[in-house]
Amino acid sequence: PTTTPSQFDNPIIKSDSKDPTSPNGPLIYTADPAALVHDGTVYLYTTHDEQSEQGKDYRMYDYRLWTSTDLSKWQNQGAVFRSTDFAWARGDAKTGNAYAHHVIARKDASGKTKFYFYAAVEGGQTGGAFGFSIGVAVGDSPKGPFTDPRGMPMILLENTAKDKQHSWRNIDPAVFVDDDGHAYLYWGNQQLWWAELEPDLVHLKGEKYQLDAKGRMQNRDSSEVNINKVTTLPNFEEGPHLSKHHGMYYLVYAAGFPESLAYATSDSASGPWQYRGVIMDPLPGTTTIHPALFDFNGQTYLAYHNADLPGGGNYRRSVALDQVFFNPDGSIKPIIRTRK
Ligand code: FUB
Repeated sequence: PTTTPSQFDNPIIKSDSKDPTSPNGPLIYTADPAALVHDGTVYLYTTHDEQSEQGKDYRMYDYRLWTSTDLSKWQNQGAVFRSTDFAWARGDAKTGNAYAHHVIARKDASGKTKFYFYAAVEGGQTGGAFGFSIGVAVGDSPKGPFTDPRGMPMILLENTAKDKQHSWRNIDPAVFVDDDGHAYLYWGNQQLWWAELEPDLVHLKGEKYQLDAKGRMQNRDSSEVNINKVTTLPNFEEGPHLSKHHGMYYLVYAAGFPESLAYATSDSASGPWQYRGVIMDPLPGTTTIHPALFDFNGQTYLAYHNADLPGGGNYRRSVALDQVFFNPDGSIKPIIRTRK
């Protein structure tokens, strides 16, 4: 028997109060959920939308943490990381571009569990390039503090002519550690990038690979490789998330714009990927969706964001949860959005 709900009072995070599920506290808008299950607790890290109701772009400064042991009651753990915690964040990032992030736990060589906070913020580039870079910060607790061991981004824009325009290429990091200990970083906007990580989880190992919306895989100097080995990731937009369920690798991602939620499966973290379809249509009031799948108490859940709080919209989003159900062939049933 499950001890966790199949139906949720979405959006689950409503107020910046001691009880964040209460609609009576000061409303808080959250987005881009990343769930870490550690020692029986779900650590739900979100971005934080601070835009006014009339605002026309994101205003995001800090990353919030919400914890639960039953997915019903949640504790507000406050802000655990800020874009300004990266010393290399650009001046204007300090006024609000703390984009999506991902957090994982792993034991280091001495057997101590460390927590790795990957996030995209503006800054860190060399030459004339500008836009987002991906950094990592490490902590001894899932509640932080997290500090940047490198003092520079892991993924920064290269100084190519193309990158002399503002670029969103390096956003939406997602890390997956496989059963054999190999770790991979996925990221991107309109093109999915991925690379293996060194065992320290803060440096790339070898080549970066790219899979564009038509599913072509390229190496970094843009010559196509392995074209016959990959299937397409139709309409890949952003928000890749990799997880493993019942022995199968799942890559869920935001597809098209406004975004729906699509996914592909593979028998390896490095692909090739088989496209399996759309499991959630675009949502009212928000063009983005940002998925994360996670297992808890023997069930699989989808975290994503909608715009369902009063005053909600593209830049004032809200994190929601729903249960994921699989067919015997591993395909995911269309997600039924719930609200009690
Ligand atoms: O929250 C800012 C950006 O919007 C994220 O990085 C994307 O995934 C989209 O949700």
